[in-house]
Amino acid sequence: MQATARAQPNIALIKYWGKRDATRNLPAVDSLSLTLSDLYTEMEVRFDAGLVADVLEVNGERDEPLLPRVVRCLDTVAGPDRPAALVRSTCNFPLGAGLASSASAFAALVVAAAAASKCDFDTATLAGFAGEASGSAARSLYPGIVVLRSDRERVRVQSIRSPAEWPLCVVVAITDPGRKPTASGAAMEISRSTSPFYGRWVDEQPRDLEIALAAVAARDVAALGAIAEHNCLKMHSVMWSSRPPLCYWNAATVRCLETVRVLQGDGVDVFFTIDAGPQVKAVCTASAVTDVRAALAVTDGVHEVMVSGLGEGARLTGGSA
Ligand code: 2P0
Repeated sequence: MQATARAQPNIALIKYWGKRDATRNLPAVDSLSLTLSDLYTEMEVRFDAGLVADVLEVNGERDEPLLPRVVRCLDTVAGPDRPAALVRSTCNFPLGAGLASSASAFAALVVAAAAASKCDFDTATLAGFAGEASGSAARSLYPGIVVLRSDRERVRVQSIRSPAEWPLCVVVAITDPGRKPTASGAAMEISRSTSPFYGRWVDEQPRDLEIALAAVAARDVAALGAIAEHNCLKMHSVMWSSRPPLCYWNAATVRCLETVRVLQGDGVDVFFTIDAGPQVKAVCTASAVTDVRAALAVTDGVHEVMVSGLGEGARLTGGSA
């Protein structure tokens, strides 16, 4: 009753920010994302009737704060009568820092938990389970460029381009590897209930998504970048206009945006996006990676630069009876 799965985080270009139904964790807006290849979470789930309670270890350390969400997710996948589980997660990038570590963690968790409990769910069902635990995690079940749509009942997720069909790259500039001050779920609720711009954000999302989908269909980096940057800055405007204000940026975040603008001025195919953290993700073509990485690495305040291509959805990497 043991299985291991691997999943990568995903980076949204059309963002999920706000919930339609907090109890079932259904997003208020549809989203578009890139599943990465080089950053990952590996998750081992071992059901063991000899254990008295579930145990969670993240990178070798007990993680009590995250345990209740993991327990709920295991109950959803394997049923509440399941044996207790030892869950061990390892991650090769900073946690809780706006790099979608919960997306890769819960995507890997549902795949490993289903295999360890011998439940044969399809990917759409597993994506639904992952999304209940973390809205963005549903997207990490799928490869390449991914669309998530939702209604009052469920999320529907699909991959619209494989990594091979449009091999974009993401250069991540880490400006602060520490944990974010406000978790995304709590912050979304603050925005929904206090930002004067929240309603407009939700209303404009279908149009932004349609423009992005047309840009993907045409493999048009400039058009995709224009709508992705606009959507990102709109989401951060909703955050900034919340009460209390939610500002995930630091001074180096802004300097990275200036670096991307200089690169664009030089004709480099690149655009930025920023999530609930101070890191800047520069999306570019494979031929632009060297220039983008070099420019961000020497930007004042950048601690580290990570580079990734696009990758597969969550998958099983090991298991035994
Ligand atoms: C996204 N983010 O689309 C957006 C952009 C952060 C900014 O999805 O409450 O951890 O667990 O459903 O998925 C991060 O939020 O939130 C997120 P919950 P999640 O990637």
